[in-house]
Formats: sequence, structure tokens, C-alpha cells
Amino acid sequence: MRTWEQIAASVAAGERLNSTDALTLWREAPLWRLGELALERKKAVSGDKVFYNKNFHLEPTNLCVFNCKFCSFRRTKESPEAWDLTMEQVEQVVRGYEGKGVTEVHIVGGVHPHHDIYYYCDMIRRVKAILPEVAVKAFTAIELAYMIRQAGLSTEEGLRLLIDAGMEAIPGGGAEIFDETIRQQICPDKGSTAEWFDVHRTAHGLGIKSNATMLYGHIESLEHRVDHLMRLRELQDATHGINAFIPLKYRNFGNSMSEIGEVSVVEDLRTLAMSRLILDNVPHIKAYWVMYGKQTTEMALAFGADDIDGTIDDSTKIYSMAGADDQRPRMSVGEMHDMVARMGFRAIERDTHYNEI
Ligand code: V47
Repeated sequence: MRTWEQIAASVAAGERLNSTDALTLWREAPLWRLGELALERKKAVSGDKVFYNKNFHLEPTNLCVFNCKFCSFRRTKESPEAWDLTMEQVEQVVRGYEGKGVTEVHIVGGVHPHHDIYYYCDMIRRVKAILPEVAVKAFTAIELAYMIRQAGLSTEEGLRLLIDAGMEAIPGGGAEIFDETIRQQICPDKGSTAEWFDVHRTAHGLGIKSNATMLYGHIESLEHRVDHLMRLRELQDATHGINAFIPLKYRNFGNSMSEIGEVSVVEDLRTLAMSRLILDNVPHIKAYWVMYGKQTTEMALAFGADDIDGTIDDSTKIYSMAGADDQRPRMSVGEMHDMVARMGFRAIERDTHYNEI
């Protein structure tokens, strides 16, 4: 077996990691060396740029047919904390962003028991009618697989309907952890790993780019994380359709796995760096500031991240309900520029497709 020093040297020379070496590096390399390697790779891909966008989230409902143990967001319809926006309320939220210069709306929510794919196509059309220049990045693969299956359509037929309505990209959520035994324990009734890959692979075939995520820091081992990243790397080799990878740290407030606790910031930085090193074919690694908090996000820029997501404007509740520091997450463009400059990089506004604005 190779030592971490030998592996680090071959990574620095541009060699691709295999699972065994990735595990050794993850377990044994010091934090500074992982940072150095990941930063080198980041610079080779995006130089001194760090990307952000002007975006908001739309979360139409927190009712959900699935009951994932890590989720702090879902409510039953009897709960006073449940919401289920009418189409008029959705339009009202969207109208609030007219003239604000946003370029992307990220639409995700619970998997609603009754709303079907035609309802969501109508929602996308109404959003686009109000904000025609804004890109709709919509629905996790799990929401998509469910609405498509319920309608009796093939994945391709379902995605084509949504694309015709104006869907331009697919967010990375719902991936959780791909290992089927761990998935069975943390989200037993949720859509499967195979469904997640089917939706993303099919979307890529139709020319739609997507993001990918990994929920880490719960009951999974490093082997499961490496396996997850390797499965994504294989998809990306085949399709080149993944824009960004986003490691999502398990936040433990208000869900049924709370006793697990949260991993350290050091663990977050190691996970970011290893994601950059294993996913040598994914251009962007996103440090989602809403989930990490602003301080960790700043440090993440030294560990291979080249994207910090967007302005958000207090429009998402997934992480505030799970215990994130920012209970009303918003970040101004000025704050983003300052954060990025403090780390010695250049903040670049991008659109959903990573065109510079
Ligand atoms: O799939 C839910 C995660 C995801 C918790 O594509 C949790 O640009 C941690 O995917 N602790 C949804 N994570 C969010 C998501 C996302 C976010 C930002 C940008 C993009 C993108 C995608 O949130 C879910 C799940 O993995 N999640 N509960 C929790 N307690």
C-alpha cells in the first residue's frame, strides 16, 4: 500500500485517485497538505476566481410523502408549522423579485402528495411569465422521479415536459448517500440511488446540466463517502453534465437523528478538499454558505471550493430549521466580494450555467 506522501505526490502530478489511495489520503494526510493539493487543483480549473450568483429559493411546501430521518423541514398537514403555498402565493413571492437583478430561482420542497407534473409545469411557466430572464433550476431528482412516475411517463418524457415549460437546470439535492444500506437507514422510504442517477443521466442526455450533492457527517463511513464520489465521477466521465458538486454537512437540530451530533469544521474542510481531488472532472465545488455559515465558507476557499452559492435573500428554510447559524440567511454582493477578497481571490458573478456576468 502506498503512503499518503506518495499518493499526495502523484495527485500533485495530476494522477487520478483510486478508492484505496483516496481513503489513505483522506485518513492520513495532514489538513494543510489536503488544502494545498485541493487549492492547486482549484486554481488549475478556475484560477483566482470564486463564483456567486444573485438567486433566491422558492420552497412551495414542506408537506412530504417521504419521511427522511435527517430532515428538519418536513411537517405533516396537521402541524401549525406546515405550509403549502397556493399558485397565487407562489406568484406573489416571485413578484417580490421583479427588478432586483436575480438570475436564478432554485425551486425545491417536500414531495407533495397531490400536486402532479402538470401543476409543476404550470408553476414554472408562471414564474417565467413574471421573471422571464431568470433561470429556473428546479426540483431534486427525487421530486422529479416521483412526479414523473405518478404521471406514468418515462423519465425522458417527464423531463421534456418540464424543459418545455422552462426548466433550465436541476439542483443537486436528494443524493444523500448513495450506498444503499446507509440510505435504507437514514431515508428508508425515499427515492432510490438508481432513480437519482436515472434522472441526472437522462437530463444530461437532453442537454440539461445538473448539480450533485452528498449528505455527510451522520452514520456513514469514509468508505461510503469515497464510494459516493466515485459513482459521481463515473457519471461525469460518461455525460459531462455535472456543473457543481456540493458537500452538505448533516445539521442535527430538530430531526430524528439529532443524537448523532455534528462533525467538526476540520472534517468539513477535509471533505471539501477530498471532493475536489476525487472529482477531477467536475469543474465547480460549491461551499454552500447557508449550510456552513459564513466563517467556514470563507475558510472553504482555501480547500478547493470555487463557488459559494448566492445572495439567497432569506428565501430558504431547509438549513435554518436544521440549526444553521443564520436563521434568516442573506448575503449582499458587497459581503461576498469582501469575503472572497479576504482569501485572496476574485469574486465573479455568474449565471446558472457559469457564464460570467
Ligand atoms: O437533499 C436536508 C439536505 C438537500 C438536512 O444544487 C440536509 O445548487 C444537512 O440539495 N442537514 C437539499 N442537510 C438542499 C440542496 C442544495 C442546496 C443548495 C444548493 C444546491 C444546488 C442544492 O438538503 C437535501 C438533503 O441532502 N438536507 N436536511 C440536514 N438536517
